[in-house]
Amino acid sequence: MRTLIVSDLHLDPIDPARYTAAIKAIGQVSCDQLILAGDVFEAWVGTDGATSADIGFLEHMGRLAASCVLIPGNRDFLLNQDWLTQFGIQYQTHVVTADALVIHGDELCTDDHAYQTFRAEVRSPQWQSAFLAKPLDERQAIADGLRAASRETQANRPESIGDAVDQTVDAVMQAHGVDVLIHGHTHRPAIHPLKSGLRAVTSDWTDSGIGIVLEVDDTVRRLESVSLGAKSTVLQAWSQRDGTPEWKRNV
Ligand SMILES: [Mn+2]
Repeated sequence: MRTLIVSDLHLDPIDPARYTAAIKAIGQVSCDQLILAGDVFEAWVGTDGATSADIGFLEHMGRLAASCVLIPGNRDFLLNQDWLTQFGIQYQTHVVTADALVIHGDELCTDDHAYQTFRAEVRSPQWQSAFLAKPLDERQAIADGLRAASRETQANRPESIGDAVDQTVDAVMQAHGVDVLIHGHTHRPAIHPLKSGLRAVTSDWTDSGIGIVLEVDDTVRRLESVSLGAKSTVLQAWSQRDGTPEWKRNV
């Protein structure tokens, strides 16, 4: 079983070449399961705002692997299962597979108190139904305003505020009973060895990006970071053999 995880493509209709580059890059890696781990789209204000490029991208993703899951990010949490079904894509807040948890990752940035308060508000059904009841142009204007405010906040704060918090990582992994955590959002791609496992982080995208491949068979679990672009290259690989609890770096 081979799972490819990518995130943070931040696809935006103003840049159509990014859609085709991403389709090509992601299509190069064969997998049984594709997980789009959030912020696939730069902004999502409702399905009535979907462009033909958005729809074409989702159609391609739904066909690439036997199963395709989309995990909502902070930009595109308003996607929904009813609408994604037409592409053969499942909408799930998180995925647990082979003792690995896949999430978007914004929930790990618990030092960012202002963001966590905002997140709790916009994820409530009340906020969402009030927002979706507004006309499309008004929703787009609100989303533009939120993005401008977020850019300004990020430019004026220490780097560490936007990163995953170690204690939160431990707590989330324990709560799900996993020894591998895979996430995006922070735009800090790496595979970090932990006391009791691994934390693998996907990158954001330009014309290329860094994804994570999790491969599991009867005796080996293998985690790779893979550069996805005009061609794909393995950057790091960690594996764990049956009977040995620790992960070993192979590349
Ligand atoms: Mn994000």
